[in-house]
Amino acid sequence: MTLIMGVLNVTPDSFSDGGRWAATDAAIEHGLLLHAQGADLIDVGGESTRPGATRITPAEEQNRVIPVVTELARQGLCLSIDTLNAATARAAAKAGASIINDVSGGLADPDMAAVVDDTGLNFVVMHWRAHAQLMDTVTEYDNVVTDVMAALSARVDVLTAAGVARERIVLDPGLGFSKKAEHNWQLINRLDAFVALGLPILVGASRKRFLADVLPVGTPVLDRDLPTAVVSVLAAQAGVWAVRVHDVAGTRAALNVLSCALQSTPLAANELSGGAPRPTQWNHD
Ligand code: PMM
Repeated sequence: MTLIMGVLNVTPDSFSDGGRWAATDAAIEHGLLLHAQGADLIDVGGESTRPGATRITPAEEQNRVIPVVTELARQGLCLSIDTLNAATARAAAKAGASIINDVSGGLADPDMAAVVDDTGLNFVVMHWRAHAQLMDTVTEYDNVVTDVMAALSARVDVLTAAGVARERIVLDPGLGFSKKAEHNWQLINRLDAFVALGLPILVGASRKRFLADVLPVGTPVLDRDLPTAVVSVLAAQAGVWAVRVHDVAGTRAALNVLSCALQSTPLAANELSGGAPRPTQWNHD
């Protein structure tokens, strides 16, 4: 069954929830709530990666996230650290995180592969082309599905050559990162091809801009949770390992629908035959 990674942004400026959990106590409380709502993992991030966001120092990032990771780990939660910085990944590993979620897949910080290797943590390698200030300037693809798969496979080759164990790598197509809306939909349509690469796949669609395509103009960002949950069901049907979402309760309900439907007893084949119209009989021409 697909796991749920709950988003815990300890940032003043993330695009959908910036500022809401910026204080340590509020962040810890929200992490516990996400866990109670059914999150299997909590992804703690201290630096916004939204398009146009400005970077902060690793020291500032660690001030935000390490107390939160420490306390949630003490309470037994399974945590990932969402960071581009090797130093923050190392500090979070020491504080009890089990997964390093690097949206650059190790490209932003040359020390990241060594930290993954040293700590023995699992490593999420997301498809990434540029930092937040520039990501929307590099959105050209010949074929977004095969281009992203090739880029991720190349990262796996580089990382394994640098000593990272292949079994520790999770791949993520990076929805919304250097992607136009249609690219995100094309990737969602072919998540099965990513699953076929043979490594666990993580998908992060939650509340992203492209979801505005399916909603009336001017719909608030928080109202993107319903289309997010539908994408999570599609991703689960394609066999992904985990979905990264803000709305854990809604996602849990949506994935429960899928597991109930999959567990229900199918009709026997002979119950479907005999007298049922063939599809061609429904044509009127
Ligand atoms: N998206 C965001 C941040 N971190 N990590 C992974 N692995 N995949 C994603 O799609 C991803 C991520 C941006 O979303 P946020 O600002 O709401 O956290």
